[in-house]
Amino acid sequence: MRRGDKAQAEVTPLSLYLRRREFLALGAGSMVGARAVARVALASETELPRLTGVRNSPYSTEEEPTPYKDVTSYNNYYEFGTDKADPAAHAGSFRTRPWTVAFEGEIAKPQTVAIDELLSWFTLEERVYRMRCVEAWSMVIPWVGFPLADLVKRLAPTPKAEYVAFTSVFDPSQMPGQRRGTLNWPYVEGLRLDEAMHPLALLAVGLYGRVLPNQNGAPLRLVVPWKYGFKGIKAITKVRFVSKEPPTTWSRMAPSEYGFYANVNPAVDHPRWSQARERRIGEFFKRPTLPFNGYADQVAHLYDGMDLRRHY
Ligand SMILES: Nc1nc2c(c(=O)[nH]1)N[C@H]1C(S)=C(S)[C@@H](COP(=O)(O)O)O[C@H]1N2
Ligand SMILES: [Mo]
Repeated sequence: MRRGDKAQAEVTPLSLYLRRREFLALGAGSMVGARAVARVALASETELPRLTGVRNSPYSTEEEPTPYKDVTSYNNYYEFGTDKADPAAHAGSFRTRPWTVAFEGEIAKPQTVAIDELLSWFTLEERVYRMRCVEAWSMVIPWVGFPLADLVKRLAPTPKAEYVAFTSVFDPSQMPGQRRGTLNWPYVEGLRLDEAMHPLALLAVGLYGRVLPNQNGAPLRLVVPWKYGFKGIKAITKVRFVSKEPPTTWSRMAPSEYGFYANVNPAVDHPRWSQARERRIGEFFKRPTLPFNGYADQVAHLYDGMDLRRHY
């Protein structure tokens, strides 16, 4: 990210968000303070509705979140183009209602559920997670969502279920990238069932306390903070429980470059670049990348006995 952005970041909704939280925590504060906050809020409030009933999660990092502006304007979402500015530029009018999610395969009761009904099943949490893209940049994002494990438990997998396969929406009329053969459409991803059951795996419906912007994967996307960003499949319409490792878009595209696991691993380079360090968006100097993106204490046990150079 450009160095000069730091000063600008000070006036983005990030600082606003944190200040407002501080303000609420302090009680009312002085009237002068209240009026100042309200004025800034009017100047830079986004249009997206605020999510209510969101509880805080003990899984959040204390690191400073990346400014809202960066989180929502620097994305990979090839359905809207391959440039990182494309999703914010072209996803604005994408329709996220009506929307259904189909739950299929090895579960007690396969069913198709409207997104708002699905949301009524869970209490939303805010989870501030470090996110690491395979392209060696990273962000800290205050997601709002519910644990994937809660959904899996509710769907009651059969003993044959060993993997969970996710599918993004296929709608070339709304997604210009799908009219080109950039990737094999629709985008697909997968997790092993025990990965999907891990408490850090999240299904996100919002960020920064608001409804998820389209470019970030509205209305429903996966967040797996110990894996590279491409595992975080957006605009999910299908979740299928299967007995065999499902295909994933990037490993199908370039099997020598992208594996099924995609765990963040500074010791295993991408064939074309190093994974040892990363640029946190908004910072100038690179920082070292941590095994499992810093979540090793929580997740490393999932891979005991596996050769992580082979299973990248
Ligand atoms: N459907 C879909 N999901 C996707 C992608 C995509 O092209 N299509 N790109 C992935 C990649 S490579 C990254 S880094 C993240 C980036 O979005 P985020 O900043 O909102 O997490 O989305 C992931 N999910
Ligand atoms: Mo990525």
